[in-house]
Amino acid sequence: EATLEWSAQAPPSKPNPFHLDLSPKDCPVSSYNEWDPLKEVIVGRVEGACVPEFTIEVKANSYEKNWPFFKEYGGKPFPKEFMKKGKEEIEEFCRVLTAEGVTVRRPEILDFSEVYKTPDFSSRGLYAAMPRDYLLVVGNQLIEAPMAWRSRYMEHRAYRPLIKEYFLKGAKWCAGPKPLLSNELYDYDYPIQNVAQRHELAFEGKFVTTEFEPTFDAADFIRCGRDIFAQRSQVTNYFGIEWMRRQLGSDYNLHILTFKDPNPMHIDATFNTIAPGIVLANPDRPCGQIELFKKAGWKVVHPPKPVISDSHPLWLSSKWLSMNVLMLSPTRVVVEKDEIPIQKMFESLGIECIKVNIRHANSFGGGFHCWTTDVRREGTLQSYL
Ligand code: ABU
Repeated sequence: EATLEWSAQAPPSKPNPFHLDLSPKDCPVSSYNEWDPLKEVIVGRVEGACVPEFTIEVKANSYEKNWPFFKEYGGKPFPKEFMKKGKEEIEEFCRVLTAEGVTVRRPEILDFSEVYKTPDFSSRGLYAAMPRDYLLVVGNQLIEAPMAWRSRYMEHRAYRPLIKEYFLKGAKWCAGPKPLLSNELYDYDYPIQNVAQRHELAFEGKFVTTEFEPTFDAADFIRCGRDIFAQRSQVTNYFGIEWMRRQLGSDYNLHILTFKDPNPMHIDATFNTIAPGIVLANPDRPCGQIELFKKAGWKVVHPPKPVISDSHPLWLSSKWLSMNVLMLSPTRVVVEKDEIPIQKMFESLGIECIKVNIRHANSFGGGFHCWTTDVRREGTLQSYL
């Protein structure tokens, strides 16, 4: 009774200023796959980048020859030459995208070398260079990743202004459960002395992260309309993949793929669906479920070996960034200027190459796919398999 009385006297409610009646087709965030014509993209930043401290999760995800680098530079900016040239390369990449008619958005500039502390750990940051790791767009929904590296715990701060803007214009917004990243998440006995040993461990399904709480990097997911592919990696655990499956709901089929990969972290230099019916599959990392694609009549294309020289530092990745490409449409791709063999492969598939040089930016750990997150592509939700 009391409630009724109160509501009778309550003033007429003000409209919620955040309420927006918008049809999903007018939403500024809309992307269902890796290849529909690209309209808007977030491109990462070199500015403020800091080499991660040499923690167990960094050790497990990097190659032995780079360990002295992390020991020397951990917690400090990346070497000056790479900061300067990497920034110039990414700015040129942005200009090329703009000239292609793509709207380019950038994260905030932050100083990632600042220390932060939670009840469970303290760390310095990494960067906002790889939006693909942090943000997954599925349809009209922006999903922030609960990343497993302590150095990435505060990365959301660089993206929040953009995310809020997209939300205010009608996007759906959610974030994976904020992880604790306490010691229970990491296997401190993870026996990595060398890469050969890590190969065996990955083959046995043993990773540096446990199943203590859900974690994932968005770059461990590849979108192919109603089918989304994920891998259990050093940063994405089964708990995280299951969170994603439930979050996406019954409109999507989430498949877990397995690869023979000594260093699984981010699926997009291993496996990428680049057009309806074409999958790029890394020949050094065979996929255990490739029959699924063959049976569906897909062309499985094995890209040629990368040509980048052994002396060029790749502190946080393999050389296979050559296949970490950004599709502007099913017939246009942004590809590294020096990687002639893969350019020829694309051309033989009827795909035109837009050649851009980001070799110094590669050293931060990513190719064109990693350095971007597509916010809007033309097209609708479809089944391709
Ligand atoms: N961040 C993408 C690196 C993946 C790879 O090296 O295979």
